[in-house]
Amino acid sequence: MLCNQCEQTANGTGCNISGVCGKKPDVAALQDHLIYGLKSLALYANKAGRNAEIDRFTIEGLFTTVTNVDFEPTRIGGLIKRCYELKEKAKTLSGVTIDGTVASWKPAEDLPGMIAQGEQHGINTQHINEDIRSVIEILIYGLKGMAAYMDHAMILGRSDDEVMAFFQKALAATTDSSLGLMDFVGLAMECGKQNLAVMGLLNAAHTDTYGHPVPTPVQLGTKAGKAILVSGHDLKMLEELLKQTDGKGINVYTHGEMLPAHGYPGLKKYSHLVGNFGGAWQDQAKEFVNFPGAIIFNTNCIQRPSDSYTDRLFTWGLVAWPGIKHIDGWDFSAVINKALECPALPENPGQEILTGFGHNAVLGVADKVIAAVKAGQIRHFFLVGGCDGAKSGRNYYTEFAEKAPKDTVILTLACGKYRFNKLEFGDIGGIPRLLDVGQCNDAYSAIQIAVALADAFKCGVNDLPLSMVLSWYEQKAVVILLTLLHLGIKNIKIGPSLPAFITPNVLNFLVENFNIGPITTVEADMKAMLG
Ligand code: FSO
Ligand code: SF4
Repeated sequence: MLCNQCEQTANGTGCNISGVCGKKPDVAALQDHLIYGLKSLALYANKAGRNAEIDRFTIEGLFTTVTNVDFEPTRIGGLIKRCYELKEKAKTLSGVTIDGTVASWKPAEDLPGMIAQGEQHGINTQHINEDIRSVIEILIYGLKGMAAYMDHAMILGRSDDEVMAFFQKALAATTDSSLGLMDFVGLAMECGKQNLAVMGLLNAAHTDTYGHPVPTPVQLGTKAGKAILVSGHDLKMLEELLKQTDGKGINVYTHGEMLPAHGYPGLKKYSHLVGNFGGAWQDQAKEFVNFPGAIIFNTNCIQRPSDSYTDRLFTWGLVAWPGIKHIDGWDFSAVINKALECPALPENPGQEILTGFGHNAVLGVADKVIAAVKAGQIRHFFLVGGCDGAKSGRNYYTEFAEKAPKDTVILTLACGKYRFNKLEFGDIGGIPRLLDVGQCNDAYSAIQIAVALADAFKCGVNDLPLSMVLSWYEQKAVVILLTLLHLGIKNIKIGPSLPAFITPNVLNFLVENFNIGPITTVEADMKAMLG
């Protein structure tokens, strides 16, 4: 196996024995096989035009291969078979036969055969030129991240033909040996553009369904009673669970990226949505031991579960772990019954933190914010956001937030916020100094805030007193970065380390065009940003 798609990749170069995330070589080969199959499907889907079943499958197939989603070989084998059936369907719909090995892909009948085939389609087989291969990897990871957001939007009944056409075009393009480096750079930038549309689609789906988030205190302690913990990003799944647990004497808690759910009027109205449990995803194995109720994951990031909670752990949607019960569809009675069997949580009130500062809430007080900037009360905004992870270098983000001067405001989003969201930041004239904009997909909201401020100050986003300090872990962060680059945003600092799939030449290109750079020290970076 060779996988280098996430930040924790072994030795900063690539997982080649087993994944640091827990991905075994057979699963790695099957995921590579599925991506190859999706490229084959795309060659025909690109010619066949829109077909809802094929497009839906493409999204699910890509999201399945995102870091910390699916570790279950038989499920991925099933997807490979389905991919082949849909390729044959797309071939019929297109009315053409395409020459070449990718187009004529056919999977083996059994899992060992599919694994052996997958081993022939590793990431290094995507191109012989390492710079082109690097940009193809950026594009593929961007597509995976965008597929995650599209999946949530599709679950809420949304889709977009132009975006879906791009998915198929871009996947097909990765097999085209006549394309050069700048063609793939163009596709990667277009991926950033399409992702802005997808994040906008998801934002509209969320806010149309559940209302705009409002600033909301979230309890970090526990309430006496039976309980279910929900981890992931999918709001619709949480809503269904809240409906099905209503009146059953079960309290529902959020975990990780579900925290911002508390800000949505359509979800906070459930009085049994009582709080948030634990920190960021990488702490789950040690924290879930202390959560006696049922636990369910609806998207990444699942970690190898410890034996002490596997019997009360469930997965849903595209998430799967070998031996862990999977809920297919929308009936959560197995989870509810497990929660009722499990011991109750104690009454143990804790700290309260605020969430719910989406663009609607922040721009609702735009006059106050603008006046505070003009009066010199707010000197600078920092967007400190992105993913969390296990590496010690991520303390940088805690230190950065702690050292941000008192006349600065920090916008944050995604699970990276757990590095500092329990610290006391105070406020500036009633505006909290730490504003939780939401989940990683709410980068859309952060962009709306930045654009509105730029409009108010009659300048470009790059001219605002705003600096972006991002932390990355998996492929959603890759596509958000592509969106920021598409928008022409410069001077982004990124860490804790640079992606292994970026070659020195590609990095130079990014530095020259966008002045993007790795984080250095908090003092030096902050001085440069405030200077
Ligand atoms: Fe974090 Fe995991 Fe939301 Fe990612 S929970 S690391 S960028 O999945 O998607 O922020
Ligand atoms: Fe390694 Fe990350 Fe790939 Fe897992 S997803 S195998 S940790 S590079």
